[in-house]
Amino acid sequence: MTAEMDASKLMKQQVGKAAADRVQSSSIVGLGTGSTTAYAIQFLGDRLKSGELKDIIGVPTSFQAEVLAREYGIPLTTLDVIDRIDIAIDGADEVDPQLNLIKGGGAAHTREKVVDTLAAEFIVVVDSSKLVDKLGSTFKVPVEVIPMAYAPVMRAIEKLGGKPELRMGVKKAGPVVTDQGNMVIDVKFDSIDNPAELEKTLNNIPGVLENGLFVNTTNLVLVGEIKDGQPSV
Ligand code: ABF
Repeated sequence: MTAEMDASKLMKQQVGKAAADRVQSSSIVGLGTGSTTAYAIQFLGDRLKSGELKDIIGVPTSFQAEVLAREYGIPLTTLDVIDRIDIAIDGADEVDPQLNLIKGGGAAHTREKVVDTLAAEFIVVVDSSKLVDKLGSTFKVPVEVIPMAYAPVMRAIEKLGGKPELRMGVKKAGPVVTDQGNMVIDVKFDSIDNPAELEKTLNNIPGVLENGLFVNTTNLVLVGEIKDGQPSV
């Protein structure tokens, strides 16, 4: 493992732990997806095991989050059983100065947006590489689409000025399939001047289930960075 990879892992661990430490006993916790949130889930499990944290229940945002939560002994529930989420911890692919996000690199943004927006407090955990001046600078906007509609949706996105690309799986074996059995189109926009408007426009295209623009949803962003050679949050 290179020094750079080491630093990134340390940043993710630090910020994941910082988020997990904010969870109080008896909370209902939205459990996000991705490698940074995976550390938060691990540290929540550690706190439960030590007895420092009691009686939390998790709501996973993906099959990946569900498997991790079970591995670390976090009891789980579903949205039809509970009537609130106290805190959600999740990752992001981009964060702008207004704390708007692009999410969905893990193809989980549909369930993430449901859980994260229901939470009384939505905490985003990122390393400093995710911070951008403008959304779309480094990451394409993921759009979940029902398979029968992917072609007209791509054409509609082109008319909006986007450059759509169907997300293919490993070795291009075929399209990535989401937890809902849908496909993902990644869209490059030259400039996203109004994320709120674009989020609504994309979701109004017939056949689109959800896109990865999270606008005015975030309460707190915890950023892992390296200071004087040491990870800090
Ligand atoms: C998930 O975590 C996705 O929405 C987002 O794309 C991803 C970020 O993953 P990582 O923390 O591994 O960079 O929430």
